[in-house]
Amino acid sequence: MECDILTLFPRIFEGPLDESILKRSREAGLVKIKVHNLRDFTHDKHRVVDDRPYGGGPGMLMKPEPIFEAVEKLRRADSCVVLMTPQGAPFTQRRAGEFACKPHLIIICGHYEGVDERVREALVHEEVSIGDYVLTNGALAAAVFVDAVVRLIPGVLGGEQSADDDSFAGGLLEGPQYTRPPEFRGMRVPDILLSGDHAAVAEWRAEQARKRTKERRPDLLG
Ligand code: JFB
Repeated sequence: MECDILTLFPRIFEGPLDESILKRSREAGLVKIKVHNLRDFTHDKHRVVDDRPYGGGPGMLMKPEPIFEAVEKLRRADSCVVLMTPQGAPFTQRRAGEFACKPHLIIICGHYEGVDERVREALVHEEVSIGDYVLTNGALAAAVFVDAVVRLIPGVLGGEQSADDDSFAGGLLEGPQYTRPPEFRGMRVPDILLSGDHAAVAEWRAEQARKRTKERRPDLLG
C-alpha cells in the first residue's frame, strides 16, 4: 500500500510513524508512507493556506487551492482520497479493514475550522471521523487512522500477533490475560489457564469475552 498524508503539521507524524510496527513495515517495503506539508503547495511569499469564511463567523478555513494542487499532483486512477473531519462517518475496525485493501490512500488532515466545501465536492471519496470527541485538528486523527489501517495489511503483523485475535476482530472484547508468575502479591492466575487443557482454556476465554463485552460494551452484542 502507498499512503500520502497532507498536513500543515508534518512533525506530528514523526513519532507515531517511525516507531515499532509501523517503522518495521515501512522498512520492509510493505507500506510506503509520505507526509507532505500543504504549505509546499502554495505559491505566494507568505505561503498562506487559510482564509476567512464567507458569511462571517469565527476562525479560519483551509483555502482550496493548495489542497487541490497537492491532490491533483499525487492522485492516480486507483487512489482513495480520505478527509479527516468531525463530520465524517465513524471509523470502525470494519472500515479499517476496507481501507487496508486500497492500493493508494491520500489522507487530507483538516486544520483550523475545516476545509472549503469544494474540496469535499470535487476531491474527497470518503469522510472519516475517529470518534465523538473534539480534536484541535485532523493530524492526530490521521495518525490513528493510518495505524489502524496499516496493521491490517498482510505481512505487517508477524504470525505471533495475528490481527484475527484482536479485541473487535470477533466482534467481542478480549477477556483477562495473564503471564508469569502464577502468583503475584497474593493474586493467582486462574487454575484453568495452567491446566494445559486447550479446549477448556478456549471455552473459558470465550465465556470471559462474552461476560466482559456484556458488562462494558453491550452495544457490541447488538
Ligand atoms: C478532524 C478538526 C475542529 C471544527 C473543527 C480539522 N474525531 C474527530 N474529532 N475531531 C476531528 C476528528 C476526526 N477525524 C477533527 C479534522 C479537523 C477536528 N479540526 C478542529 C474541531 C471542531 N469543529 C479541524
